[in-house]
Amino acid sequence: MTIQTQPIDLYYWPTPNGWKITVLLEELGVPYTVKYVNIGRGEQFAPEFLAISPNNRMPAIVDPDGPGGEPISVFESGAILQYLGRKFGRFYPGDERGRVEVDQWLFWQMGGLGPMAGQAHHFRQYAPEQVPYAIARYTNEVNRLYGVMNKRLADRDFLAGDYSIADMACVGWVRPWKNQGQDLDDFPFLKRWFEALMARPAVERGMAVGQEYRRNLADDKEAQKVLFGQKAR
Ligand SMILES: N[C@@H](CCC(=O)N[C@@H](CS)C(=O)NCC(=O)O)C(=O)O
Repeated sequence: MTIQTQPIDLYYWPTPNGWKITVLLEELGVPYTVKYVNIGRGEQFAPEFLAISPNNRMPAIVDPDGPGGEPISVFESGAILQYLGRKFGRFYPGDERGRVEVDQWLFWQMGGLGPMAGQAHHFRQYAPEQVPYAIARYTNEVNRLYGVMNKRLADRDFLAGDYSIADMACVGWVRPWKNQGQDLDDFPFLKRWFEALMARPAVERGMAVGQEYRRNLADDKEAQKVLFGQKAR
C-alpha cells in the first residue's frame, strides 16, 4: 500500500472537471492542499500555473513524491485520475482487461460527455445570443450520451467493473443535468447510478471543496470575458 506523507498540491476550481480530482483524493484519503485557481479572474494565465498546465486549464496536480521520489506535475483530469489510480492501486484495476475497460469509459467521458455537456451549458446558458441550431445540436448529443450510459448501467452498478475513476469522471458532469436540458427520469439506470454515487460521503466531500466560490457564470460578465473568445497568446 502506498502511503502519501507529503500533501499533493491540487490546482483547482469547483467545476465538474475539478471535482473529479477532489472526489478521487477524498475516496483515497490522501492528504492534499487545494491551490485555488480563479479561472473567472484569469489566474490560469499566471506563468507559474502555465508551467504546470500549459493549456491554461485546471485541474492540475504537483505530487512532491513522484516516481523516483522526485516531484511530478500532471495536467488533464483524465491523466491525473490515471496517475493517482496507478500510484495508489485503487479505483483503477491492475489487470490489463479491467484497466482497458476503465480506460474506454474514462476516454468516453474526456472526449464525449465532458466536451458535449460543456457546449450544452455554453449555448443554453452563457452564449450572448440564442443559436437554436447549436442548442439543439449539443442538447441532443448529451441526450444520446446519457442514453449510452443508461444502457450500459442497465445490468451493472458501475460503468466499468467495480467503482472506478471512470465513474468519478462522469458523475460531476451528470450533476448539472438540468442545465444540459435533460431529465434524469428519462434514464432510470443512469439515475440509480447517479443517486448511489452522490450518496457516497467522499463524493459529497469532494464536491463541497470550494463550493463557496461557485457562482453562476451567466451572471458574471467579467468571467465571461476571461473565459470566452480565448485565442492563441
Ligand atoms: N480536458 C481538460 C479540461 C479542463 C477544463 O476545461 N477546465 C476548465 C474549467 S472546467 C478551465 O480550467 N477553464 C479555464 C479557461 O478556460 O481558461 C481536463 O479534463 O482537465
